[in-house]
Amino acid sequence: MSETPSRDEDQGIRCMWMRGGTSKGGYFLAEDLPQDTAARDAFLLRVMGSPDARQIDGMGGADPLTSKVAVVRRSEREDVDVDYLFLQVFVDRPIVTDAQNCGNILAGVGPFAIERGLVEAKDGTTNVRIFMENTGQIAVASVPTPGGRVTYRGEARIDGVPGTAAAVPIEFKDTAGSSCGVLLPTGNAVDVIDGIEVTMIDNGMPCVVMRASDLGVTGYETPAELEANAELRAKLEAIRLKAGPMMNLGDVAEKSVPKMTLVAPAREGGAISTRTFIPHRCHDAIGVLGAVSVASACLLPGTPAASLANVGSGRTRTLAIEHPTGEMSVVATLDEAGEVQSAAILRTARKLFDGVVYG
Ligand code: NQM
Repeated sequence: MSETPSRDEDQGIRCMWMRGGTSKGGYFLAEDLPQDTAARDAFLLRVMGSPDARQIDGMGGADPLTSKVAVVRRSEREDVDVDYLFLQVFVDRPIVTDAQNCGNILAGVGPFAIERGLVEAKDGTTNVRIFMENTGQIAVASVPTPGGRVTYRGEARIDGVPGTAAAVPIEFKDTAGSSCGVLLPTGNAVDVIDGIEVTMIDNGMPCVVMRASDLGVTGYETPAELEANAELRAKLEAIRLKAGPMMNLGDVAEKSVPKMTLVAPAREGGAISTRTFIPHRCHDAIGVLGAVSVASACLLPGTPAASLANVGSGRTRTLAIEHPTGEMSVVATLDEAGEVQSAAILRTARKLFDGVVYG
């Protein structure tokens, strides 16, 4: 028998299910989950219904983008409101990993923290400073709180999500080297792996950025077409397994990083067009920090991305990163050396249910 009812899996654990950006998952208070990591992960696998391609016996949506978890706690750090640990629950393998961050699920963390009473809401907008435990960096989310209560209703539209919702702008600072230690872990803007020119970059998310045409595709295919291309997938996985150790990520066979992004010239007036494997399924859109990393690659002279991108000029650049269901605009502020100093994006989130989930 466990000490408190909230830790007894038969009685369930308090949880809020939310859409964060173009992802969806369970949001938990850290204190409500089993404190032992193995017990926590076993519980989360049961909650999602993993491993099973359909996740039929759980809450997961049979897609990596809907099999995600946020663990949130009040922060003891100076100048920070809450700590957020992101966990990716694999769909078809018994793996729960904290080896990546998630900027989409992040969009729900501010509203969740306010709803659970970890942060006091102001009348108007409440800024929530979030320490991202996976990478040790800070994001500031501006949550609309008219009358001191979170609202999810509003007029903001993000591609990949039908309808409109309240805008949650998020600003990232100092995301370079989040998981790899430095922006360019090999020290080079361009390396060649298996004969393909790649940029291995980490400005919040470790990504390998390549020209789609170098891999024999246009880069405008649908995710389903790309996933059906077994030869392409095999080439990408071979490159990824070699890139992992070069990016200071070690053996990445069982990790969800690095992400593999194919780039092509923009077709909708944006900065560049992308198709991203995360890393085995092709994303219907693109991850938030993935987009920040790809935008940063576009701004590095000499890279495959820069050779195809429209990056504009000035200290503040808005780069629309096109993806299969629209675009994600990254507003990048550059320092005097032309390096990305901070990046901001617009997300929305929605509370779907608040209750008790059973593992
Ligand atoms: O890159 C998918 C997503 C993500 C991660 C993935 C993300 C990010 O779209 O910050 O948001 O790349 O696994 O939620």
